[in-house]
Amino acid sequence: MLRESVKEVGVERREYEIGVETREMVSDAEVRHFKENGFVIPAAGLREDDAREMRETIERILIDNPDWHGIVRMPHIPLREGQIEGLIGGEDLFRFAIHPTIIEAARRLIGPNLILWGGEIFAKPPGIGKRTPWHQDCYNPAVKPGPGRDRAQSAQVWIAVDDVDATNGGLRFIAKSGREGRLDHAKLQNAADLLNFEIDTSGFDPRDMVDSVLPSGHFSVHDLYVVHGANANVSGRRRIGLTFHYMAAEDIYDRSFGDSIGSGRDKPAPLASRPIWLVLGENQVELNDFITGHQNLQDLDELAEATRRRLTARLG
Ligand SMILES: O=C(O)CCC(=O)C(=O)O
Repeated sequence: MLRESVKEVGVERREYEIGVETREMVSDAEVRHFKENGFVIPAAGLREDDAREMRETIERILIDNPDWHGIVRMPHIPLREGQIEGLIGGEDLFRFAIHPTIIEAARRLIGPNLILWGGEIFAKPPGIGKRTPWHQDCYNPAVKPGPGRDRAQSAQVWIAVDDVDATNGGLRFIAKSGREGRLDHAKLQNAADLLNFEIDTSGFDPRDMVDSVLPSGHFSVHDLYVVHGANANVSGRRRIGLTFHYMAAEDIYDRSFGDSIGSGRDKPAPLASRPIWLVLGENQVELNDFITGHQNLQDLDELAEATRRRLTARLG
């Protein structure tokens, strides 16, 4: 739900009704589930009006950016001079990346100081949507544990744009599979797959594999370590997920790591030069750099900062 609209050049400076949007999104039992299993599918989702706005925004974006099949990286970044990733209209999705409902869910799971460090659209058109090989998100280790921490904390929020289930290639998790930390990923060279790396899952118990079933506007959240993947979409229904990644600001976004070592696209993901934003609380590690990659994004920076202040005052 949005308060009055102040249309400016760039991102729309509409402010969310923080009180309405920050209702408890994740129960204590769901927090425990996330910590034990590496993922959670909360019962609550976006309010219906927000879900509708998200769907309408995505439909506009798909029209304006025809190359959307597969992975679209950093969809919340507008394609502007100086930006090497992003989409026409990305500023409209940035609003969802700082949505109080989503931030509140991430806060419950990984704590009160949060950095928005990435995002994607995972789009699987009907009949031809590619398989997502089993993998862990720590395969690209740009997010590192901060001082005194043995694991980096990240909440990868995967929002269903379309209704999603096992038949149209919904995300699947292997419960507790991240307990041993980073696992070996073999290189893949199969054009029919969305990623070019994969974990051998033969050692896992198939009974631990959980399909996420999400109505549009609901979301799952997974950590950096849980093994997850998705079947090809051979159904007649489109399957699109919009994801945003939040890390604890006690951890490090490591730009010295450089570009990604694997991805589903020809070009490696330029992790080192991506813009990141503090979206809740305070940054705890000096190394986190909120300047690199922000060329021509001042309007987003101002909106993120205004929202951070209001949300931090409310949520603590
Ligand atoms: O949506 C998919 O198929 C893949 C999503 C994924 O790997 C992720 O969100 O980390």
